[in-house]
Amino acid sequence: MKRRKFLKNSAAGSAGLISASLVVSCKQESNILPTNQKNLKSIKPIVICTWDFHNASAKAWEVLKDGGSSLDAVEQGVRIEEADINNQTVGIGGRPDRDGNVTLDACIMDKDGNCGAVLCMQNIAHPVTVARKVMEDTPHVMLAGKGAEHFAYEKGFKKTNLLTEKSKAEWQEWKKTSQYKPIINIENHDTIGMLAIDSNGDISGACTTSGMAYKIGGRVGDSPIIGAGLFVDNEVGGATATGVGEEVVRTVGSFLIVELMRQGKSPQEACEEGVKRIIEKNKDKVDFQIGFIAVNKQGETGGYCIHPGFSYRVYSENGHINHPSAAYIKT
Ligand code: SD4
Repeated sequence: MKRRKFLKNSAAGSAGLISASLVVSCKQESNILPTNQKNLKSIKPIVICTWDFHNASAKAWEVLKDGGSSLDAVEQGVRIEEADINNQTVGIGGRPDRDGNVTLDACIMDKDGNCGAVLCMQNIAHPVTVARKVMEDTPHVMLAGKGAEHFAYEKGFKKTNLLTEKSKAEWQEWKKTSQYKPIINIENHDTIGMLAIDSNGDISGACTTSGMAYKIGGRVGDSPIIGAGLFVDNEVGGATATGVGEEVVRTVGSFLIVELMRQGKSPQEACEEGVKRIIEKNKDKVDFQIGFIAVNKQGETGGYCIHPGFSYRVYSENGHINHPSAAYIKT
């Protein structure tokens, strides 16, 4: 049964059991904003994304300014990077795995906690839109590999060669040594994670990537994993990540950051704590990059990373600004 229908049916079925007063009291219970955030004037609409993605954030802003939903904004926004052949970490033009296959990961999450993801999918240019279809048209959250690809064909997506001449030439060069040693801010640069709040105050997020260059075939990172590469809770805020996904998965980074905001931390403080958890797990060996960004329900934003070089872009009534992120390691 389609999820919407299922929800509708089950809601209708149980409606008689729930008294109006209980619904009201649940609503009150869920007003869990920390007291230090309750009186702030909220900034909305707003969009925030990893790295300096001017065009993607501008596209999302355009959707929001026209009164569109945060879900449409994040999908339309990240699609700009999926289509950009010069972005070698997302969509068409992404760097391949060590066998020369470009495999894409993406996820999307809406204000109601619905989510969809595709993992390790080949030959399809817009994984975020396939992820949205998984969310909206199936009873599932994740589809992987051939299953995801076939699902996309069923939904009318065209088979597309994702390996550009540039990425192919670089891979052939890499094969001469075949050493997997991701370079900080190079091979873990340019995954786009995006969060938006629309004029209704509703939050959504999306994250899309071709993953780590020259990974083992079949490898999946944090980006399509709800809670790791992305998490949204419409009562609290959202967070998303870029960098070496294995480390983000180990700490369920984006979920952690949203939970820290729920407990009263600002987006900036929560991102800093998220990075510190990763540092603690790795002791002195932090020869990799991670960057987190977050937004809370009031439209406050934050970002933090391990090594200098990460930035994030924010678009709101206050301007369209690229923020160099503070880093744990000072140079
Ligand atoms: C991954 N987090 O697959 C992604 C890589 C990334 O910019 O963020 N690249 O682990």
